[in-house]
Formats: sequence, structure tokens, C-alpha cells
Amino acid sequence: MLTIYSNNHHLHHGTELKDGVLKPCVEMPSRADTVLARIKAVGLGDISAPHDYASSSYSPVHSERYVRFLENAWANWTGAGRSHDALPLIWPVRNLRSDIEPEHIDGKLGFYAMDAGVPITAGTWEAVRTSANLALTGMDAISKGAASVFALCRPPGHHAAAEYMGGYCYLNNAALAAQGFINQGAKRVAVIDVDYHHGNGTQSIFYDRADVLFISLHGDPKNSYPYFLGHRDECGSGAGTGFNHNYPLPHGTAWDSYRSALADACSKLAAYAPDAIVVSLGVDTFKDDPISQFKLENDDYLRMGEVIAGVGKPTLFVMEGGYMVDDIGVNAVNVLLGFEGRC
Ligand code: SP5
Ligand code: ZN
Repeated sequence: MLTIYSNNHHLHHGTELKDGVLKPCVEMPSRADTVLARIKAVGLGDISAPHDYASSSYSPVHSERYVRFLENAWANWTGAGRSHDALPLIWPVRNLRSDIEPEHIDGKLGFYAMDAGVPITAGTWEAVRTSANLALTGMDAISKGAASVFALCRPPGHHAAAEYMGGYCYLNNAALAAQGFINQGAKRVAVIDVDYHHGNGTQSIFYDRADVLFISLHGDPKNSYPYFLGHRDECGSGAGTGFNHNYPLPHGTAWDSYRSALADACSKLAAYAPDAIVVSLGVDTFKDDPISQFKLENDDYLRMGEVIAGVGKPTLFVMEGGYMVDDIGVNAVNVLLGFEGRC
């Protein structure tokens, strides 16, 4: 399997507000380095650099004003006299106005963020746009005939929506790839999100559309981030009704019950008969993940790849979360090896 990778992810490493304390993000550069090392160790296949895509190709997945905000945030922040990572400190919750974009950077940060896990630093924009380029390059390779490709994206993307960032995510790499397939002529694309956390951004972007099916398996939002989306009754709206499926699962979920949910999800995938599948591949479902509550083991990821391969469609894997750095290389690459029947 071809991997698309760039060293530019090293440009992004920041701090998050966690457990009431500012700490280095668990979403750190060594994550992608570990996955890349494992790809080389098992000889997964060629590793290619991304092509460059203009930010105009982010429409309609992201709004133009949101992209301009991301691009200029660091300059605006330092222009206001700050030198530490930019983080939001105020949010337009219920009954505060969110119809007027503030001019001051402090207002903009809250306007465009869902949490304090999305630091913006000097190198963030370059890393973020490169991560999107990886997913788009992988999408193009599949459109040209590749059966499967792995976009080793960092930062991840599935919490980012049309106009907000959150959960270490800035641009929604998987959604950009899904829209890319549609732009290249695909009639139907399916996104399946196996990250521990609900893919709220991807769901939101495609919620009213029938041409992109979204399916997510994740920690029940009653007890897991992102808390405010990902319930079972969210089925899509308007033309998109019936094209969104959530599988909220309890703390402690291990492979047996995960496999049942995944098999059900994959039967829905197959019934949709998509031209291409995008997998939001988070491996924070691992038993030792520092911020998550599922119990998957190393070899379970081989089986996960096999089940997804059973759908039998061209498949783009896009890296999302996974924070047990010692194991994420093995776990992410196990999904890819399982998909290829190399296990
Ligand atoms: C891409 C991705 O996986 N983003 C995840 C963002 C999660 N951010 C907040 C996590 C808070 C978890 N707190 C759990 C404490 C467990 N001791
Ligand atoms: Zn996650």
C-alpha cells in the first residue's frame, strides 16, 4: 500500500489545556514518526510526498472566512503582543451572539474553536495545510486507480467542521478527501470513522447530504469527548436523512462487541455501494491509550483491517488520533496489513 507522508508535521507542536493545566499536547510529532517507522519496518510499500493544493479546493468543506482565520491567526496573535501558543479563552455558548465574526483575535479564536485543544503556533498553518495535502494526494491516487492508500496525516482532522477547529483538528482531512472524490466524479462516497472519539466535524459537514454517507463508532458522548454530538439518534437531515449512523459504545468496549458494531457498520457501507471509502483511522481505541476508554489489543487491529477490506471498495485511510505513542505504529499499520490480507 502506498503511503503519503511529509515531514512538515514537525512544524506543529503545541500546548493544550488539560485537567486544568497547560501541558504539551498528547497529539505530538513523535506520533507520526512512530507510524512512519513501522511502515518502513514492515515494508508496507512506497512512501510519496504530497502534491500542493490551493486553499480554494477546501470549498465547500470549509468556509473561506474560516480558512483565512487559520492562515492569519498566528500573525494576528503575535501582532497583539503575544508569543506563547494561541488558545481560545471565550466561546459563544447559548444566548451569546455567534452571527457576527469578531475582529479581535481573542474573539476570533473563540468564534472558530470548540475547545482549548487546538493551539496555533508559528508553524501550525503550514503543518495543517500539508496534512490536508496528504489526504487530497491520497484521494487523487485512488481516483487514478490505486486500490488503497494511506495518508499519514498530522495534525488529524475529524473534529474540525466547516467553520470550527477542535480536538487537535484544524482542517478536516477525511472530509476534504471525500469531497475530492465527489469532485472527481464519484456519485457516492462513504466515510467510516473508527477513532475513539466521535467524528463530529465530518458528521456536521455532510449531515444534510445523501452523496456522502457517514458512519462513526466511538465512545458514547454521554461519557466521552466531544460530549455534544455522536448520539445514536443523529441520522442526518433533509436530503441526508438516513445517511448518518452513529454507534456510541460504552467505556471498556473490547474487540468482541466492537467487532459486532463494525460488522453492522460495514454491512451498511456495502449496501450503500460507494465508489470509494474514506477511513478516519484513529487508534485511540487501544487498551493503553492515555485519554480513551476502549480495550482493543494489538492484533485486533489486523482483524479491523480485514473487516473493512470485506466491503471490497477502493479505500483511502486517513490518520486521525491515537496517543499511546509506543503502540500506535503497530496498531495503525496492523489495520493496513489486515486490509491487505498480510496477517
Ligand atoms: C483526533 C482526536 O483523537 N482528538 C481527541 C481530542 C480529545 N481531547 C480531549 C480529551 C479529554 C480526555 N480526558 C480524559 C481523561 C482521562 N483520564
Ligand atoms: Zn480520537
